Amino acid sequence: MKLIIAIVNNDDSAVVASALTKEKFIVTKLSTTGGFLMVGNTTFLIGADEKDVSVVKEIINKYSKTRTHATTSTGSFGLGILQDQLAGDVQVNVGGATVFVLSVDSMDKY
Ligand code: 2BA
Repeated sequence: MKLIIAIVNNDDSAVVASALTKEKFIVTKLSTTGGFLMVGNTTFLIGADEKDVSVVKEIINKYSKTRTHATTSTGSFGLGILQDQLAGDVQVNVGGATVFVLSVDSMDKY
């Protein structure tokens, strides 16, 4: 068994969740915040058989779009941003999705 952790843009989260559940994957959706932009995103936890990991990744990849995020607001930045970037506009490419796959020792439901 594998645990897939997928961080996706909030704007893609509904379609990603619905595509995964339509294929009978069990999904937990967390509201999360990126540490760099300090903007909300969505993290999915998906427990799946090893043979299904590629299918899950394909679905996430299909429905997650890359976006350019531009902001002039200094107030919303995380502390990690460089001081010289605070002086002006910052543009970063976000996504499509960041996906981690972890091995699971066991999974129980009580
Ligand atoms: P954020 O941390 O808000 O990052 C948003 C975007 O800003 C990133 O897009 C990347 O293009 C840029 N970025 C992040 N940290 C940076 C830094 N230290 N210096 C310069 N640019 C930086 P993505 O890579 O597509 O990441 C989107 C979101 O996925 C991230 O939001 C974060 O919530 C998560 N994420 C990405 N990689 C991760 C990792 N290795 N570990 C944990 N979470 C990760």
